[in-house]
Amino acid sequence: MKEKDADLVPGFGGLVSRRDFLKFCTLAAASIGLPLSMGAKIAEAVEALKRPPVIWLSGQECTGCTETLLRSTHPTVDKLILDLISLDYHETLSTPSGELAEDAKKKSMEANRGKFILVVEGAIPTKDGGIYCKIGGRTMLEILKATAPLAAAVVAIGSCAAWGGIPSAGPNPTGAVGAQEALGDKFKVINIPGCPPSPYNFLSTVLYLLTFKKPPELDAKGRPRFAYRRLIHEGCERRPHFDAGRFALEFDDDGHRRGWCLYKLGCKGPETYNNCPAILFGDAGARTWPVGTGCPCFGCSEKEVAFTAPIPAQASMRFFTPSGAPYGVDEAGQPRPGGQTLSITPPTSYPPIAPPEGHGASAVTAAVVAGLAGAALGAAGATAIKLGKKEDEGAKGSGTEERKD
Ligand code: FSX
Ligand code: SF4
Ligand code: F3S
Repeated sequence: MKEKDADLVPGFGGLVSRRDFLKFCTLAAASIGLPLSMGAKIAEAVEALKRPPVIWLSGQECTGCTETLLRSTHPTVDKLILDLISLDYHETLSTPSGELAEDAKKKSMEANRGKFILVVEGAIPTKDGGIYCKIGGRTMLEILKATAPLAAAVVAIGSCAAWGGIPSAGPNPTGAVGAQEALGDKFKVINIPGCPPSPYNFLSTVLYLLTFKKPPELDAKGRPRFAYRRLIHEGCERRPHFDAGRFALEFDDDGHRRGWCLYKLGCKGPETYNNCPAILFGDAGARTWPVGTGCPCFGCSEKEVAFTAPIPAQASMRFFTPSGAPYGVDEAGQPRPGGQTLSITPPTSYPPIAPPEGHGASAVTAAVVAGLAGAALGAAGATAIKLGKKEDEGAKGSGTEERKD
């Protein structure tokens, strides 16, 4: 049914219905960890606002972070974000370019001193005075340091802006760092890592800032807890396979085709905090996230994992306390006094699970039966051994038997 004009949210360009807007705010409230009833409060606060200006700086990056926002479809997150805020400067999306764009940025910063949100996308090169990324004749480092003190809040979108990401991978020839490191401790940067990050994590953070006029609760790495408080491994739909010892050993092998756990293909879900399995990507339905499509998580939201650990390397497993902090390590990763960090890796072999039907006794069972039965039951033992042999042949490629690495 076509929405009546009266149902369209003023200030949203007539493009988003009130119902969709409220629905989105309710979902945002839930993802932030607030009661659903807070959705109405968020909607009210946001509607009452004059669209807050946003200055969006781009450093060393692939523009995937902007793309991820533009590729979200329900309920048109790109429209929500672009109509919710006044995007006064964005090198990819701004209509003006060159001096006109630079002038627009300067005017907006002067008129909105202390009120605009500064979004940083991409890493900041620091080597040789930062000459490896220049915009309008100034280095990204210089621009960032001049802009951040005038902003109400600084949000680093993507792993490049959060901690250096791909540009900072060894040997890091340009000395690329994230916004927090470039700015130092005087500023508290809100990090939304991911390569690219979830647009919902970014949008929910912006909604939170606009509604409560303060950042959401952050973890030790500056990430909003509502999005990064749980390991991928905790919410992964392949987790039952991990627990049962069913692993894909090669891409396109039998286990991979059956949707088994990708741990042995290098999945870093056990050491990566993010909400990908819960929130998914692109509103394209079930399983639309890396592991869901058969690709191991490479830990894109973790500085110590992505672009650092080899992609096929197996993730380390640690026990976690109910609060989410690993035993023996505090939230900054420092050892707790008297604490002990327990690292484990899954065993390389498991007992068989759900033996294929109709394949008779296993070889072990057959041997036991044969031994117990002795010579008097030799014929029965021979039959059991034969059945065992038959299972061995039949089990080849079934994947349910003990698997070799
Ligand atoms: Fe970095 Fe953004 Fe990775 Fe790309 O622009 S976080 S390279 S997907 O997208 O900065
Ligand atoms: Fe999922 Fe990866 Fe954990 Fe396996 S190791 S359960 S694929 S997150
Ligand atoms: Fe990144 Fe892993 Fe999610 S690679 S997108 S954190 S599944």
